[in-house]
Amino acid sequence: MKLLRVAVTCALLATAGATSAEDFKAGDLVISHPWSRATPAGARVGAGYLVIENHGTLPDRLLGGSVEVATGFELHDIVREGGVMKMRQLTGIDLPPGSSIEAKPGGRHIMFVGLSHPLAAGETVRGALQFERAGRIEVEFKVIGMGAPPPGRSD
Ligand SMILES: [Cu+2]
Repeated sequence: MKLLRVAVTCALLATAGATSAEDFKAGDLVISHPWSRATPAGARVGAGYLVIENHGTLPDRLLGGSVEVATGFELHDIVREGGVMKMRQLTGIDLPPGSSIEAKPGGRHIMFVGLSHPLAAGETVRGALQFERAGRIEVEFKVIGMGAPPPGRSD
C-alpha cells in the first residue's frame, strides 16, 4: 500500500506542477526537480537541489554551472569535522553510467554565492549546469517557501 500512496502523491504533485517544466534532458542525462529554498532578507547565499540520472553507457561528471541571480555557483558537500558539520567545496560530482545522484539538504548541494536579491517562494531561478561530456544544460530551479516540503523524491 505504501507504494500506491507514493504513486498517488507523485501524481498529485505532477498535476500541481504541470505548468512548469521539472525535468531537463540532454543526451543521456535527465535532471529532475531542480529546486531551491526561499532565503531570509539580506542573505548572500542560497542552495540548489536536484536529481541527476545518467542513462548512458559512458561516465559523465558535473563540473559546475551558473545562475542568473548569483555571481558564484559552487558544488558543496557536508562533512563532519571534530563533531561540527561543515561545508566543503567539491571540484565535481561523478556520474557513472546508470547512476543517479541527488543533491539534497544535509548532503551534497549547489551553492549560489553572492545573491543579487533574496530568493522568494514562487520564483524561478534560471541557470545552467556544466558537464564534462554532455556540456551545458539549461535548468530552472523552483524556489519553495522556507517551511515547504521539497518537490520530487524524498527517499
Ligand atoms: Cu554549501
